[in-house]
Amino acid sequence: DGPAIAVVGVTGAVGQEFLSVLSDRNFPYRSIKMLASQRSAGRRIIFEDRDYVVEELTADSFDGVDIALFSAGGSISKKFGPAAVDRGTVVVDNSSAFRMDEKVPLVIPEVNPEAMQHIKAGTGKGALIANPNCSTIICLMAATPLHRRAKVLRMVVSTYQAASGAGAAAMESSKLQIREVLEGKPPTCKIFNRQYAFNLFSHNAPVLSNGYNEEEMKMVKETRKIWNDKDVKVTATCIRVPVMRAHAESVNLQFENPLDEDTARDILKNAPGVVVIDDRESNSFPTPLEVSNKDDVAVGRIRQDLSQDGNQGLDIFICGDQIRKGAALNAIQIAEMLL
Ligand code: 2RA
Repeated sequence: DGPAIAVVGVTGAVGQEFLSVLSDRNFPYRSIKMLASQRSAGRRIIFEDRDYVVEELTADSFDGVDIALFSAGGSISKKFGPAAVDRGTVVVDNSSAFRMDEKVPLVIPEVNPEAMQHIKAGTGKGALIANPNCSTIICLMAATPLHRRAKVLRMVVSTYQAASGAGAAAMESSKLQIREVLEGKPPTCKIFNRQYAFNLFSHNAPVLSNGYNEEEMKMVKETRKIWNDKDVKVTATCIRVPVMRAHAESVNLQFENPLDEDTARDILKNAPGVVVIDDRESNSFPTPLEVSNKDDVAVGRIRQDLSQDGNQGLDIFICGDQIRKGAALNAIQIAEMLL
C-alpha cells in the first residue's frame, strides 16, 4: 500500500491544487493529513468522498508521514521542514526557503530527475526536495529541450505573471477591482497597494541592491542550479499582469551551436509536458486562458532571432498554469518519483 502523506498549507490556492492533482493522478496514498495554521484548524474538507478535519500544523504532525507537500510560505517551511525530515518524512517544498541550499535538489521532473534519484519515500530516512519558482518551471520546461540540443549561452526572459502567484486573495482582489472600476468606484487596493485592474506593474517582490527584484533573481539562480551550469547568462524582467492563474513569458535564447526554428519546433513538439501552439497563418499562439487548469506548458512564436547571425538565436513565447505546473503538479510529479 502507498505512502502516508501530508499537505501543509492545504487551505491556500496551491494547497487546494495539491488535492485536485492528487485526485486527478490517482496518487496512491494510504492516508492523507490536512495541515494548516491554527486559524484554519478545525475546517472540514471533503476529499475523494471522505471527510477530513484540518489539523493545526505542529512538528509532531509528521510522525509516520512518508511524504509532506509544503506550500505555506518560506517561514513555515524553515520552521517545520527540518522537523519533518528528522521524523523520516521526505518534504517537497514549494517555498523558496531551501531552493539554493546545495544539499537540497531543485527539481523539474521532465528536466533534471537525476538530481533526486538518491531519494525515496518510506525508507525512514527523511529528505528535503525543493520545487522551483513557478516562473522558472514554466520557462525551463520549454528552454531546456533546446538547451540540451544547442547549449544556451544567454537567456533573456520577460514574464507576464498572473495574480495567482500572489495567492488566492490577490485573485479575488483583482476581480473586485475590475468590478469597482467598471462601476466608477475607486478600486480597493489592499493586496498590491495599487490599481491592478486595466493596469500592470513591476512584480511586487522586493527590489535588491542590484536593481533586480527577488522574482528575477530566482529565475537567474534557479536556472543555473537546475541546468548545473554556473556560466549560463540569464537576465529577467518580471511583471505582474491582470490575468488570473497562468503566467506568460517571452524568452530570447542565444546558443553556442546553430539551431534553426524548424528543428526547434520539432524538438518542442516532442518535449514532455509541452504543447506547441504556433500558427502564423491564423495568428494563433499560446494564451494564459487556454493553458489555465491544464498540465502542459504551451510554446509558440518560435522564430529565428534576426538580431543574431547563423541561427545562433531564437525567440519563443510560453504560457503555463502557475498553480498547476508552476507549483502543485510539479511537486506531485516529484512525489511520484519518490514511490
Ligand atoms: C509569483 N512566483 O508569481 C511567485 C509565486 N510563487 O509571485
